[in-house]
Amino acid sequence: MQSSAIKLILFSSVLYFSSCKNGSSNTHTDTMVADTLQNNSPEKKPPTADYKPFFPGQTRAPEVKTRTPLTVQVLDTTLGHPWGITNLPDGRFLISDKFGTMRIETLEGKLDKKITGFPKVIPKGQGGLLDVIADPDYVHNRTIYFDYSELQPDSSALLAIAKGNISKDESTITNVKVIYRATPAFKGHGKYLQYGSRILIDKNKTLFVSSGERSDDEVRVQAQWTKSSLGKIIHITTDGKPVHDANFPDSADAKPEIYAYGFRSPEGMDWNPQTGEIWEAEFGPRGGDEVNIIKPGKNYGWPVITYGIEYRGVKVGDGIQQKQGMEQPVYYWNPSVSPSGITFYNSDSIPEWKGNLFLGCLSGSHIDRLIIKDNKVIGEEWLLADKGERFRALRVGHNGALYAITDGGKLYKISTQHIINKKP
Ligand SMILES: [Ca+2]
Repeated sequence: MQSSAIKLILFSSVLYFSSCKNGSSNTHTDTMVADTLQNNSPEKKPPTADYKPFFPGQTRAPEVKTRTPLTVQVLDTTLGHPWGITNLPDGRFLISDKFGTMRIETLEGKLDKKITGFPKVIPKGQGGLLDVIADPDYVHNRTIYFDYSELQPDSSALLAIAKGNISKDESTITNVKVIYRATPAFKGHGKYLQYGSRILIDKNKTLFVSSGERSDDEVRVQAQWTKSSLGKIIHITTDGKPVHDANFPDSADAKPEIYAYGFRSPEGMDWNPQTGEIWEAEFGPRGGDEVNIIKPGKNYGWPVITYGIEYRGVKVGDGIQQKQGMEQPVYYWNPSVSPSGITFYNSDSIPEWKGNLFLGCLSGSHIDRLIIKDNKVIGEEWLLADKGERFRALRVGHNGALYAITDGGKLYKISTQHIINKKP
C-alpha cells in the first residue's frame, strides 16, 4: 500500500516562513490555525474544540508519505490479548498477554514458547498483565520486569511492578517479586481504567514506569499531587527503591521516586536515541492526546491544562491550555487517535525512517509516524489506516523491520524487500 510514489512532502518550515512574514505572535497562531483548516494534515476531521496551538506545528503537521516500497505482512493471528512487546537479546520477541501469560515469538511470527506462572491479574477494563521489558543482562540473569493490575483485599486495584526470572526451558516465571505499588489503590468507578504502565530501563539499570491517573474526577486530581503515585512517571531501582532526581521543595511529603507529574493515561514511552531523552505519549480527554518530552521534576499539566474536552462534551476544569510552570506537549491530536505503545526507529534498514517516532493508535486505528526535527514534529503519516486495527504496541526487530501487535491478537511486520531477504 505504501509503494506509491510520494505525493506530498511539506515541512513545517513552510509554516514558520508564512507565519514569520506576518509579524506578531497572535498572527503566528492565526496563520497556524488557517493552515490547520487547510487540512494538509492526514487528519481531515474538525477538532472537538477551537483551542489554538501554543506554537506552529504543535498539531496537524503536514502529511508525508514513505517513499521506500514497503511490504506489510500479518505474521500471526493467534496472539490473544497482547499488550507489551520487547526484544530479547537473541532477536526473538517477548509479548505479554492481558490475561496473565507471556509468549516468545520469533521474527517470523512463530510461537516459540508460552510462559506461565505470573501473579494473578485483573484482566478487566484496561487492566491485566501489561508491559514487559528484559534486563540488559538478560543473557546472564534471565530477568524481566513487568507490571499488572493487582486487586487489593478491599476490592480496590492498583498498578504493581514486579520482576522475575524466566526458567531455562522458557516455560515459567520464577522468583517473582513485586518491587513497587503505585498507590493509593483506587476502588471507584474507574478502578480498572488508565494504569499507564509502560516500562523503560536505562544503562544504569534503573526503571522508569508510567502510572496513570485512574480516570475518575475524584482521583485524577492526584496527577498534580507529589505525594501520590498516580499520573506520574516513577523512577526506581530494580529493587523498587526511589531514585532521587526530581526536587519538590514546596512539598515536604513528596514521594522521592516521582520523576515527572501531571499525566493522564501515559501508555507510551521510549528513549529518543538522538537525544537520550524520554518521550511519552498519553491518552488525553476527547481531542487531547499528547506527545511530551520528559524532564525531571516537570509538571505536564493534567488535569489543569489540556487541548481536549471531557468525553461528556464540556470543558475540562477551567478550559485552559497553557499555564505558567506547566509543560506544553510537543504535539497533540484533536480529534483523538488514542496512542498506546510508541517506538523510535533507529535502524539503517529504512533510512528515511531513521529518528522518526512511531505510535500505535487504538481509536485512530493506524500507526502514526512523526518526523522530528529539533524536538518539533514537522511531518505526520498514517500507516496501515486501511486495516481497521487497534495497534497496541510497536517494536523494531533486530532485522530493522517494524513490528506491531494489535488488540485483535495479530502480529504485523512492516518491512522492505531488502529486509525480507536479509537473514535475521
Ligand atoms: Ca499535558
